[in-house]
Amino acid sequence: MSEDPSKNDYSCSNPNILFDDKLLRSLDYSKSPCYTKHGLSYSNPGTKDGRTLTARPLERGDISKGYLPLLSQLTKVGDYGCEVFEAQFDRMRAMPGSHYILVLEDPGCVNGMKSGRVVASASLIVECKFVHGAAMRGRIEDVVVDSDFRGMHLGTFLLETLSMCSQALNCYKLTLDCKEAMSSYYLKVGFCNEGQCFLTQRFFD
Ligand code: 16G
Repeated sequence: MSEDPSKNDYSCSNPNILFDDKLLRSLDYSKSPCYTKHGLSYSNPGTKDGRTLTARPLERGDISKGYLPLLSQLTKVGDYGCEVFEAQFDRMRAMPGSHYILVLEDPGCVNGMKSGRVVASASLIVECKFVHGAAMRGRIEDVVVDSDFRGMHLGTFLLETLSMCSQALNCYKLTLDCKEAMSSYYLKVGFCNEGQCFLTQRFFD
């Protein structure tokens, strides 16, 4: 039997925050290539034009910080507003332990006013299994970095951070599916091809 998952309770009492950032604060980056090669860690996930980005869990207010336009750089998002976003946010919060959406915020200024913008994001989804000693399994989803912020190793930082989270959450494995053109990137950041197939039934676009 794997460790009791209930000991890893990262649900957040603040209804505006998806999960407790103590999970992120507990990570040890000392052996992580994003830190050893690029100096990136939770406290310094990247710097642009002298501004240090902030790594944090997704928040209810992120719809007004460009989270959906960011996701639209990955795939179709659809036309919906705050109400739908917040209902989905609440649905995720109502399943504690399952959704860990990590974002990077640029604290940039627009017309001299401080105005944060979400510039990168990746999600870790955790499933309970009856196999592997009733272990957990992690999936990486929706990895996206704003086109103005590419080439800064932010995607690698997000993936390594969520990989460490998945280990802290007792996942026995972590998987992702991606477009063929992206597979060489994921192979470079710690994923391997075990010969599994990823197949789809698509019900609407
Ligand atoms: C990529 C994403 C997946 C996302 C999908 C969207 C990663 C690792 N993979 O495969 O999470 O949901 O694209 O494409 O980020 P779709 O709109 O065709 O489902």
